[in-house]
Amino acid sequence: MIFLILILLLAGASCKKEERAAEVSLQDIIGPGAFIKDQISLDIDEDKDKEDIVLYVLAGRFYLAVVDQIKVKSKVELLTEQADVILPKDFNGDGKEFEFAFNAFDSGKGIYVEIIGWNKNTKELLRYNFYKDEDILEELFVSSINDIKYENGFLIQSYYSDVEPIGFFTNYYSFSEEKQGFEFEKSEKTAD
Ligand SMILES: [Ca+2]
Ligand SMILES: [Ca+2]
Repeated sequence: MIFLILILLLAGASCKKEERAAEVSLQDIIGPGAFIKDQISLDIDEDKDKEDIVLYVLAGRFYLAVVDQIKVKSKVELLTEQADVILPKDFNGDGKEFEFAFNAFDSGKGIYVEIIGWNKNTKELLRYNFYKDEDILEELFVSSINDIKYENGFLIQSYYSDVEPIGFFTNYYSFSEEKQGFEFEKSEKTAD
């Protein structure tokens, strides 16, 4: 009898969830006029229920949002003007693929890449800053989106600079939980 009640309860709970999902679409939640470019399912707040991670354009601006069953839980306006896909990666070395990189814009030295992460304390998306000493680096993070990886405790970024100093460089950053960003560690010239 208890089993039967449990089964009925479980069936009821899953029906309710499907109903809610069917009557409120992602488009309804994001809002009219938004053009959804990509979406993935990910349990980003680690409560055993998956959220929708949504990349969308509204009035010419790009956004990345975390959406649960009924509402936008967090969103961040992106710098990018050309993103098409969401590719979750582990860029901070915690073993969880909860970071998202986008080509932001062309700079004089290459492509500026932004990394959006998830702050598990505030439960919000944020754009990670890059720090050198206490200053926020604006120029150094220049790379192709494919030339960023996390390895051996560092976020490693390779790029070619055609302005002085000219050559191929590799930069190393460590993730700071406290700053919720990356701290510059060192730069190595790998080729002329
Ligand atoms: Ca969740
Ligand atoms: Ca991670």
